[in-house]
Amino acid sequence: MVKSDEKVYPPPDDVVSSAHIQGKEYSELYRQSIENPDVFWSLQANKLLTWNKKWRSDTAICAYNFDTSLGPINIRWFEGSELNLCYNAVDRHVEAGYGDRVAFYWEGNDVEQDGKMTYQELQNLVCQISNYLKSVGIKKGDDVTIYMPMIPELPAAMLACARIGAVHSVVFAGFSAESLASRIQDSKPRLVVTATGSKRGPKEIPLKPIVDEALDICSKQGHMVEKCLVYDHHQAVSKESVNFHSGRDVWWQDAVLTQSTSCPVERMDAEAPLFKLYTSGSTGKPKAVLHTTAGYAVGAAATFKYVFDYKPGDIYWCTADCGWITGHSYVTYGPLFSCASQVLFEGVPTWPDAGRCWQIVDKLKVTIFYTAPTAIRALNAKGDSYVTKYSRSSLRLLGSVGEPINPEAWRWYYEVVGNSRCPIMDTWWQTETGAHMITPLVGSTPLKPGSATLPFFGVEPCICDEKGNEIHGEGEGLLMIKRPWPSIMRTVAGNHDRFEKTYFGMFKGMYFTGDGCRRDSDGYYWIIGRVDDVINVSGHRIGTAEVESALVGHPACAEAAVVPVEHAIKGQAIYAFVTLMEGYSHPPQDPTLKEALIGAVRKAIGAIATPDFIHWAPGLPKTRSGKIMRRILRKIAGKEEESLGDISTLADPSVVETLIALRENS
Ligand code: 6R9
Repeated sequence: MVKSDEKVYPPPDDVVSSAHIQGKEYSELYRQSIENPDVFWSLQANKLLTWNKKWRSDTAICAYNFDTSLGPINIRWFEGSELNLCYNAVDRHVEAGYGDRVAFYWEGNDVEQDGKMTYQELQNLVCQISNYLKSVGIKKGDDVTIYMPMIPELPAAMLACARIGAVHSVVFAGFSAESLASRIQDSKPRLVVTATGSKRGPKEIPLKPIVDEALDICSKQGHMVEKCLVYDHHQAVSKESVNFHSGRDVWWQDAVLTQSTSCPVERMDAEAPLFKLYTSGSTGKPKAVLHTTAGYAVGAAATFKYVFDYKPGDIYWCTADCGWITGHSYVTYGPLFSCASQVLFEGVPTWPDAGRCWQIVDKLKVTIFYTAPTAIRALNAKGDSYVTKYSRSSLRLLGSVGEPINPEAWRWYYEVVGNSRCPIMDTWWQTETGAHMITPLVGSTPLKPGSATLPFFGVEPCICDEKGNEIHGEGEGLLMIKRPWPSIMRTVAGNHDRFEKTYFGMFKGMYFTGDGCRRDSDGYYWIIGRVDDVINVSGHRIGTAEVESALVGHPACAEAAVVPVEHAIKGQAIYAFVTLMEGYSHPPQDPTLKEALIGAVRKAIGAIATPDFIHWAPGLPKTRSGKIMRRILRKIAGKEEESLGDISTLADPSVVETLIALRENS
């Protein structure tokens, strides 16, 4: 981590003069957003979106309670208003004469596969999907699960839900059948939308068989999904190669493309649920983060416009999948609210080689490029020639999200990818926050590599010590937020108690982010990483409890404890300590057991949760009350046993030496 007195990168003059927010404007607007949120957010909401009905002007723009001792946590923004997010993302642009503008430039996995969809075409498709959904009885408030590859039909399906008021729950198409099943089981949709499959790199990824398996699991557990709408994505996986369950399955091409291309929009209340997105926490099963309509829209629209400094003519590309929050706010909603033209990429950045992103940048003249540190490090490792082979002269702004970006990766991104011309917006935020929270603004924030810099409008961060005392000025501690911002999640669907405990149970009256953070003498924020039992693998959150429960699900595993270790490309990797059942030795005789345990995790969660290390552990370091001391396991995994600290509180301190000795055999 660099210190604050190291090199800073002020915004270039030409960038400042054309930016939406210039120089000192940021601090003035920020102050207004905190001191007078009603004025600030009314203006933004009026400017950024089209409303069927405006919010009440006789009450505060945000009504909330952040303090469990005063009653249930609740947050309401723009009360009394009505709007439809699909209308805002699509129809109003067509009405304004932009029907011919490209909404999506689709780039398939293989170089020769591509396509385009204009706003007019998107409107037609969204209406057809909406009409199909209505024809099978889906209505306002109903859940729809979407498990699809990165093709325009994925955001279109999300928008169709928003159009008719259905609540979408997109599950990343890399999750296993069991994970998908548990999400379906939790939200109980009557309909699931999927595709035959996808292709990523050299691999064909059949999706329909995974959905079949998930739906089987669900029906055994008592939830019958009535309809499964399947897009025949023949460029990746053919229709002929997948099973078809007549009565339940329906081909998209038959059922959707035959519908009428007009469909009225539902007027939605400000606080009507918009979507659920499952994310990992420190305990138990992934939780359904619930976002609602008006506040989320204002947050996504404002951050997209100001953080990326979007202007008509920009070609924007966010590499995130719609299965993650980044793909919700910065593929489906934010850019379309601005009538932007964007790239949707189904493949991987290293296929057919590590120059793919820059080939696409040159081909489509991409001006704004937003990706994750793990991708930057992976491409950096392949060498500069894959980048310098392409001109990249269209690029003007770069973005980073998902985990702290190490200054080395930042500099490579800045100097090599951006030719030292393009400022990097390092955006800190979360599934729960809905939109960017701590981020530079291109025309006003001097950059420091590795720092997400300063809070966005309306965001009031605070750093607390472990007792909940606020640290003013410079310091390090837990990152909390003191007041609601428009796009904050409203609840954990079906479990408000978990919402309150997880986010408001740490210190009274504040939202707990789960991250550790340092503030420097310039007031810049430096995110350190999760302080809870969440591992950030390639920018994706994996709960240690989920991996442990998958391991323990294997008959040979008696107990498991999972910790993060540093990884050069992924940021963090999963390191699992495994105690086998009675009768097994550590390490076990059976050489296939390690693979079998790893397989159990992939089956329960998906390939993204694959442990990189299995460490055989005849015993785990526990306190006398039986609590596993993960702090010690982290040190052993990271080969930092010289700084183990006090181990005298362990029930059996000798396990530490046994584990160190066994490390080499694992
Ligand atoms: C958007 C997203 C959230 C967690 C968050 C933090 C980490 C995200 C970051 C960052 C440092 C950044 N994180 N962006 N850490 N700098 N720019 O990633 O949402 O998947 O919910 O993850 O990711 O630890 O708490 P989500």
